[in-house]
Amino acid sequence: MEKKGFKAHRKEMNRLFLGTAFLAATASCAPDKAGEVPDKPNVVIIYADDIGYGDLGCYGAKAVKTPNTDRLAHEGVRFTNAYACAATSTPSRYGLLTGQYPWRRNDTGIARGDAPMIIRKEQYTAASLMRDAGYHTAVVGKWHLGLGEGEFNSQEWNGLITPGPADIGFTYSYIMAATGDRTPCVFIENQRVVNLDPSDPLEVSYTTPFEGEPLGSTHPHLLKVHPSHGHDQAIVNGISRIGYMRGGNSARWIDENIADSITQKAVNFIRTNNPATTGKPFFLYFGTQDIHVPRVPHPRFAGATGMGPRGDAIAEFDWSVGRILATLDSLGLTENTLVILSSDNGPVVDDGYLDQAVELLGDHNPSGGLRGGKYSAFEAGTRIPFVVRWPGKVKQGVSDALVSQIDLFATLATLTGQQAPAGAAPDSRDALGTWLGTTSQGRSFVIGQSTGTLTLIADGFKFIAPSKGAKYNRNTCIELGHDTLMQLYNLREDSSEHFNIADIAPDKRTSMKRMLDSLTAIQ
Ligand code: NG6
Ligand code: CA
Repeated sequence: MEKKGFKAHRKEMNRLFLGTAFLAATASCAPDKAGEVPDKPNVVIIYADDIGYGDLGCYGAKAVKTPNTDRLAHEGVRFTNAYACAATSTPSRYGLLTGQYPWRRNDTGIARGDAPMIIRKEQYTAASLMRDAGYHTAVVGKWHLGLGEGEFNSQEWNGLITPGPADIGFTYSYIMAATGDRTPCVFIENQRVVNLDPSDPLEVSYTTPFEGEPLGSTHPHLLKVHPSHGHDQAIVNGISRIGYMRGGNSARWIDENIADSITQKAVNFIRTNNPATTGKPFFLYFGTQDIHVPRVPHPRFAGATGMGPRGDAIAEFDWSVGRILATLDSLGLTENTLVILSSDNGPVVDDGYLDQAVELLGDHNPSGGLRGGKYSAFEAGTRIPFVVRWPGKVKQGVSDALVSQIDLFATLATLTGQQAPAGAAPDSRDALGTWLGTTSQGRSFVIGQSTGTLTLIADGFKFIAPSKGAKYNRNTCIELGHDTLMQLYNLREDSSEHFNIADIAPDKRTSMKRMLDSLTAIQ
């Protein structure tokens, strides 16, 4: 009986995925009928860094208050089965913006600060789509998708850094090249380093230290935040980083002010692109540095949570959310703005600095009880908070529909009535109804990616493909979910993935494996 059920299910899955794959290959982004496209709303994506499934009040956190995020969730749809494309930043962001699974390419892993642009300038992204739909488009905050082209570290750090965000759809950009813990520690506005003094040029290297420059490894007495693992190279603002840099002193960021700086730029973008004056809607992709390491929130958040800098960074993140929402409110734009809030991957407590995150965690559970964390094939790696608000258009509440960030592109295409060029966003499917909560029907499957393998979720089951990757990372204390054996979990009965049923449900295991194999074989 059960066996037959699985077979019938496989048949249905094949029908479903072949059907949708065909649609995606032809005209996945077209709205059903002309005239059904709503007026184009502004779109704001607030993309947190490393905020886990259990880190926000609206997802059950008690030790940190996140009133602004909670308000957004209350006024919108809060998803309980939403997934990032990968368990780390670069591949997640690649999938989000391109609608192509990051594992289809071999160069989408965590990017160095001097990596060439990973999204090629010829690629048509969600931002290109919005630009062509008549939007003013911007990226503000964390980028982590590389800049320039060709070799590593061939960027013109002291001139125009090209190609860059403008080549892939963002008409305005104010970004951090990579992460808070990677050089170069400077802001880059419209592809030029901000506040650079030509007499003190900026140099970057990921291979060779600059002579005479103090490093975390050689000058630990200069540090105000010490590394726990890695992060012992260039010292900027008393914090040692990954990568080396020299010069560019006037341009260096102060970590305590990053949230203020990028939030202000995001607010300014909204103000200067108010459709009431420009006649055009806007699309803002706002990637926060919070709550990635180094966690150095502004002193006004110190002690906000009793959890140390990690908790305080969540409070700072929520403050940024509040500033964006208040700006929309004050300009009368709330009603006509679709806001999406999510995170690029799951949580990590010790990600390389001695910031007391482990010691002060208390009862707070960053993963909300899910197994694993950032980097992991287990659920906490990619299941993330996901909230969509568009007043009057969403069906407020909680949705347990299966959703994936890979669908951003096709969903925006439907929203704006844009037809994407052939070949763009091959893995993205329209999910507008689901994201607005007007249908409880979600995706039939979600593919995830850890640092070592792929996962497939379908019909409440999770398959983790075998891999030789480490099972556990001793530095981060995260179970990575890798195993040389196949793993199968029944997420409905066992959401914390403790019972590998691969051996007792061989048909299901085989059908899930086949499904993942066929999905990954489709180019
Ligand atoms: C890891 C870093 C970690 C973080 C991560 C990327 C070490 C020891 N660890 O390699 O601190 O930077 O990369 O995080 O260097 S992500 O959220 O941007 O993917
Ligand atoms: Ca991240």
